[in-house]
Order: sequence, then structure tokens, then C-alpha cells
Amino acid sequence: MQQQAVVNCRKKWDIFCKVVDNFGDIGICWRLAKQLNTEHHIAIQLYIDDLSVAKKLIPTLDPALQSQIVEHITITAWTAQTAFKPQADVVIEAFACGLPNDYQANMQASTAWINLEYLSAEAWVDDYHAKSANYGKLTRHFFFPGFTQKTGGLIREAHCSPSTLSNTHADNHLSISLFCYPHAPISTLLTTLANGQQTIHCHVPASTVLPEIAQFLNLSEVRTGNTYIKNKLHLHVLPFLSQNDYDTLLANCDINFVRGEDSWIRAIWAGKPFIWQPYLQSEDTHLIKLDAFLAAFYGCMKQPTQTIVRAMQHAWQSGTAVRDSMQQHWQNYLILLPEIQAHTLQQSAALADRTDLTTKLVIFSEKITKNIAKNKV
Ligand code: TRH
Repeated sequence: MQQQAVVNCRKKWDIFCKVVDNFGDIGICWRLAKQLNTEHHIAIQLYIDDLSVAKKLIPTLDPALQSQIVEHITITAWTAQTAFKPQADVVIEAFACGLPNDYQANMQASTAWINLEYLSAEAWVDDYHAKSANYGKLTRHFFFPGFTQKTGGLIREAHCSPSTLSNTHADNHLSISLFCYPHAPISTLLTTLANGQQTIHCHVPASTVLPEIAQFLNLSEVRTGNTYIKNKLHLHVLPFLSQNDYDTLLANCDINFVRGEDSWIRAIWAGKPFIWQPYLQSEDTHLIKLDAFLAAFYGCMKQPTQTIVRAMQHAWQSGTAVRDSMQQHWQNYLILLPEIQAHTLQQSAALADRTDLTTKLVIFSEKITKNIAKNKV
């Protein structure tokens, strides 16, 4: 049965999402849409150009429907045939995906048009957040997520607090989750885990890394739902999870390997030690992003722990030179795990004390709307 959109919403927002590759674009847009609706009572129309990818995170979605309501969000397929009615108070263009020509041409001058940018901890973000550019009668505003108070903040639902999510179990084994790009040194890591002294349960949601996992196990393929054991390593191959189930997995593991943008932020809210693999970019830009984040999140960590975390993080970025030393980096990391855990929880809790991205976006949109009205008078 289709759900009804929330009827008493004060405002209407349209969100445009193009699935460029992977899941981060839809992952963030879906989270944002739900939070705007449940916490800010805004009616959301979410346009997505690839419903089949979206369905992986939102299992109840029917990709065959042109328009449908899921969890009170109106989701519409964004195709060349889509008939747009630009009547929203606020339009979110996710990650500079561009608005459809006929939509943009018919947008009211009173609409607040906001481009939601990708997250980075680099210092330049402070200066670029909340800038704008004119496009004829329209103004496009740039909203940058970030780690400082001067930026648009981090996406976080009200119920999500690192201390309540953190669920440390007393067993002697370690649980880890593994979500990464296929070029990560996966076999090297898994060999290290298998040859370690502690039993490790590694949970791998199905993704493009499964061929690497099969290769490590000397199998032609691995199946979701199966557990494979090699020495100390128990590899649990899971189906690709719904976004809610993936969030729960991160909260329940002791160490999370995450990537891109949304799983990275979610690992921060899980409050557990995590290893982040940024999206690969040309000219090693991803390493600049990694270093900016390491400085922001671990800059105040004691030595030698800080150097050890940094070394493990860099070992995970696929450089062949560091592959041989993975075992040493991992061992060092495990020895200091309680300290890394305490630091992560404290940093995550401090970030969670700040205003979340969605609330900042609502405040930002209200300022834009007021300015538009003032300039009209
Ligand atoms: O999929 P990603 O690599 O997405 C990336 C980044 O966003 C990157 O910045 C962008 O440029 C590129 O896409 C186009 O990683 P990310 O950002 O972590 O998104 C994954 C989403 O998938 C996140 O919302 C969590 C969700 N997910 C599930 O719902 N179930 C799962 O089983 C897993 C592993 C992830």
C-alpha cells in the first residue's frame, strides 16, 4: 500500500539527484530527504535519474513506477520525459548535477536554489561555503558540508548520537565491516587478518569487491549469505544492505572500513575506530582530502598513536610501496585500539554537538528566501 505524503508540511522542497557512479549521491540525498521531512516537516519531492541503484538502499522502492511515495517522500523518476512543475520554495541541486533545462527556465525568482556540494575537510571550504552566482534572474547558492563551524556541517539525524550508538561487546573476537573500492589492498589486509592472533569476524556487504574476496579465498566466486573461514578470519559475505541496516552494522562493529562520503560520515557517528578510503581522484587529490581529514580528526591525538593511525590509513590507500608493511601497521593499530576507540568517540561526540547539516541547510534557505523578498520590495 502506498503511503501518504505528510499533508501538513509548511514548505515544499525539490531535490535533484543524479547517480553519477556508486551510491554516495543517492545515499546522501535519501538521508537528507527523510530528515527534512521528519524533523523539519518539509514536503519533499525527490527526483532520481536511476531508480534501480536507489532501490539497493531503499528496498521498498519500485523502479517501474514514474512516481511513488516512500517513507513520506515523493520519489519521481528523472528522465527526458519527466514533466516538471517548478513550484518548490527551495530547490536542492545535489553535487552540481544540473537542473533540467525546462525546470530551470520555469523556476520562480522567489525559489531558493542551492547546490549541495561534496564534503571535504580542506581549509578552502570555509571560504567557499555560502557563496553564490547569478544565472539571469536566478541566483545559485553553494552549500558546502564540512567539519568547521564556518561550513554547512555534517549530515546527522537527531536520534543519532555516537555515545548511544556505540555498542562495544565484551567477547574476545573483533568484528569489522568492510566497504571499500576494489583497488584497496584487500588481499593484503585479509591475509593479515587471517594470520593474526585474534579471531576476526569481517562483514562484507556485497559490492564490486567480491571478486577480490573470491581471489583471496582461491575460489571462482563467493556467495552472499555464506561465511568463509581462513585461519583466524571469519568472512561473512552479506547481501548489499538497506541503508538502515548498513547504519546498524557500523554501530555494531569494532572497526569499520568505509569509503566515499556517506559511509564515512556514518562511521564517525558510529563512534568506533574507522579506516576511510576517499573516492579516487586524479593527481592524488584524494590523498590531500585524506590528509586534511586526518589533521582535523586526529590532530590532537597523542603520539605515537597519531602516527600509527596515519600510517594505517595511508597503507589502505593502495600504494604498492606500503603493502608489505600492512601487517606491522595493523598490529600497531590493534595494540592501540582502546586509545583509538576513546579518541574516536570523543571526537565524534564533539562533532555531534554541533548543528547538523540539514538544520543548517534549512536556516540557510530561510535567509535566502528573506533576502529575495527584501530585494523585491
Ligand atoms: O558508494 P560510494 O563510493 O559513493 C561515492 C561518494 O559519495 C563519492 O564522494 C562520490 O563522488 C561518488 O560516490 C560518486 O560511498 P558512500 O558515499 O559511502 O555511499 C555509499 C552509500 O551506500 C551510503 O549511503 C551507505 C549505503 N550502503 C547501503 O545502504 N548498504 C550497504 O550494504 C552499503 C555497503 C552501503
